[in-house]
Amino acid sequence: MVEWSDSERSTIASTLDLCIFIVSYGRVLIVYPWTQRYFGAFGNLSSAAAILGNPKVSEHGRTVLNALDKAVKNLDNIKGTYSELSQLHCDKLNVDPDNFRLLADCLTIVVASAFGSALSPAVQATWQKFLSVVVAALSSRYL
Ligand code: HNI
Repeated sequence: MVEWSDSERSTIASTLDLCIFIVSYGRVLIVYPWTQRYFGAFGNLSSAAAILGNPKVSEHGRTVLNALDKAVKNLDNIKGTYSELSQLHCDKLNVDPDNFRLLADCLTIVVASAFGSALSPAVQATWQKFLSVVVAALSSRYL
């Protein structure tokens, strides 16, 4: 059972608020191009500019960030909150769970560039703790 202090809870919520306005999903598709294989129905992903300008990519980024918001609101039961989502990514979408970690790293990079020096080591540690639990929860139904 993961413990969350009050300051960790508010740190995660405010970090995510900022994140919601930023498209992070595009970054994973550019930096790790093999992840594009899951998004054949998204249209033109042929260059970094095409990916960042693709409305389906930004819409999907928003979907993922909304799902992260659910995790923020259920910090004490992220595993349960993501149970069905984990099953969906495993059985229907056939997403290799290693990609969750890649996306989590891109999210951290986006947050770091937006926060600048406000991303203290303590805030970064809390944020990465949160993402580790999210990645573990999304991977939990793969066994
Ligand atoms: Ni993911 C659909 C949440 C990482 C590939 N994904 C969703 C949906 C949610 C979601 C919510 C919509 C489900 C529905 O329609 O019921 N995805 C998340 C979260 C993370 C994540 C919270 C990690 C933080 N997904 C990933 C990664 C990949 C991925 C890393 C592949 C690289 N997801 C998909 C695909 C779909 C999807 C593919 C279906 C997209 C579509 O609209 O066709």
